[in-house]
Amino acid sequence: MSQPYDDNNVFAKILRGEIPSHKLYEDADTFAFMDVMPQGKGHCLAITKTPFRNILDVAPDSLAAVIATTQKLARAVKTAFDADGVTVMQYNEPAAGQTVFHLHFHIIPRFDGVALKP
Ligand code: DGP
Repeated sequence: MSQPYDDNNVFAKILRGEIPSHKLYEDADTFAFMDVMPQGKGHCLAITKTPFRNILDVAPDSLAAVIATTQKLARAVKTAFDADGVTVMQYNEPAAGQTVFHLHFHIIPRFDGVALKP
């Protein structure tokens, strides 16, 4: 199972309005904003409003909501950036590369022949 949720993470602070973000989309269950350390042009993030650490503890209805928002963002950034494709990524626990412990999906427009920044 996942570790307990700790609300002292940056995405919880963004949801509480304690730190700024470039908001792209919001509904009753989810929030989406630009990533401050983009791996490519248009890199953005979709998160649940309900606090979950990652995919290991998220409730199915919240997962469905954030996936639906991820799809909206994927379609929007593909159009906005005239991208050739879109990468969706999601990490769980430090061993897998997770650094912010509030469930999130990365959405990154992709261009033929252009690699992501590490
Ligand atoms: P992950 O490795 O999946 O936990 O990625 C966390 C992402 O969050 C990473 O791409 C950088 C981004 N990030 C970290 N701190 C902030 C912040 O304060 N604001 C925003 N918008 N993004 C952040």
